[in-house]
Amino acid sequence: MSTLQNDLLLKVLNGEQTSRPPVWMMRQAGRYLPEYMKLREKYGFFERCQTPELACEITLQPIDIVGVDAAILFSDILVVPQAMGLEVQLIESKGPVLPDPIKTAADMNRIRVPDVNETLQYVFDAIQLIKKELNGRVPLIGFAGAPWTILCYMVQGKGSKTFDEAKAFCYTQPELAHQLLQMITDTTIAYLKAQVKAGADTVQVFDSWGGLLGKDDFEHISLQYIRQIVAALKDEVPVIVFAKGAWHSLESMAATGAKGLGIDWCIPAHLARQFAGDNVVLQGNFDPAKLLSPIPVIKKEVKAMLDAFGNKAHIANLGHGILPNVPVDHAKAFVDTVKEYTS
Ligand code: 1CP
Repeated sequence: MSTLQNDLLLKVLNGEQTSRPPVWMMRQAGRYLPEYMKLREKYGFFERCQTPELACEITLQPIDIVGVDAAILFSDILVVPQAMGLEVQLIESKGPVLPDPIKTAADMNRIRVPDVNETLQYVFDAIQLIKKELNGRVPLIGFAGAPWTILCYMVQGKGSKTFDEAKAFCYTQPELAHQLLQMITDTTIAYLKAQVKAGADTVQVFDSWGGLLGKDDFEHISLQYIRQIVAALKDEVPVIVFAKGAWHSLESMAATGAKGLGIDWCIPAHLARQFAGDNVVLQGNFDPAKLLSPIPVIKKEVKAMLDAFGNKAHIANLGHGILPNVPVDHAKAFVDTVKEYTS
């Protein structure tokens, strides 16, 4: 099927049994790598995203340095609101800031469903270059944010622990919220399809703030839009859905037709399996903060995680993004322990 030298990830997503689970780490290209920090001194964040040569170099860093079984495109979920017409800034030490967020019906006139080939071509150029430079070493994961998580930033205007203003927007102006969610969904479907056309082997939808919603709200505000995205993509590539904290909806997420579901460290493997059923791959779920432990502890804990999943339909990963203060040899210990594992 593929000409990849290492297709462990795709095999597992397609339901095949492999001798060990594939391993990659969410946010594996980033601030814990000194090589990334060097480029960060020279180029702005969106300059790094928009220059295919830089995005390619950063994407490949964790493949060469840490030895993961998959590459994930270096970009950000916030390039979508940017393409829709909102200004997005990345402020050092503060994170993303959208100075003119969406608050009212009038604000909706400032955004649109863009032609992704006009606004996000740089991403597709980066993917083509990455595929060429990877030369079949490992598969490439494309990604986008889930509509609810993107709405969080478009309305709140910045990161938040609660995203209370985004929630208030959904509760006080539901029609507007659903109009916005649908616009984000339509953009995301076109965006992910174009990522696949450019060469992405699989795509992951990040619903980082899905866990802020209760089960019913998650269905209406988040999952019904994720369902549209999975339906549009699933016949082209395997889709992985990671809705952090939304353990209560694993069963309905499995029913979308997603091949993989990301889980965080707050749900044990056996419960996640019980909720999700047997027809989906589970991805996770090492606590990223545990990578700050001494290396022997990391090795022991990673083995315990792998035993808990029993190398059955499992992709080894963290339960959320790697932290910037994790030493590189600790990240390597995580990856090496999976690679040495025999069930
Ligand atoms: O150099 C820097 O200081 C920028 C830090 C940074 C990086 C390295 C940001 C800003 N984005 C990224 C890259 C990124 N973002 C990737 C690259 C590929 C990889 O995984 O290696 C990916 C997949 C993302 C996705 C992303 N961006 C998410 C979803 C995943 C998650 O961690 O929950 C979210 C929520 C964002 C928003 C965002 N962008 C950047 C930051 C610091 C944040 C989080 C802000 C917040 O906590 O609200």
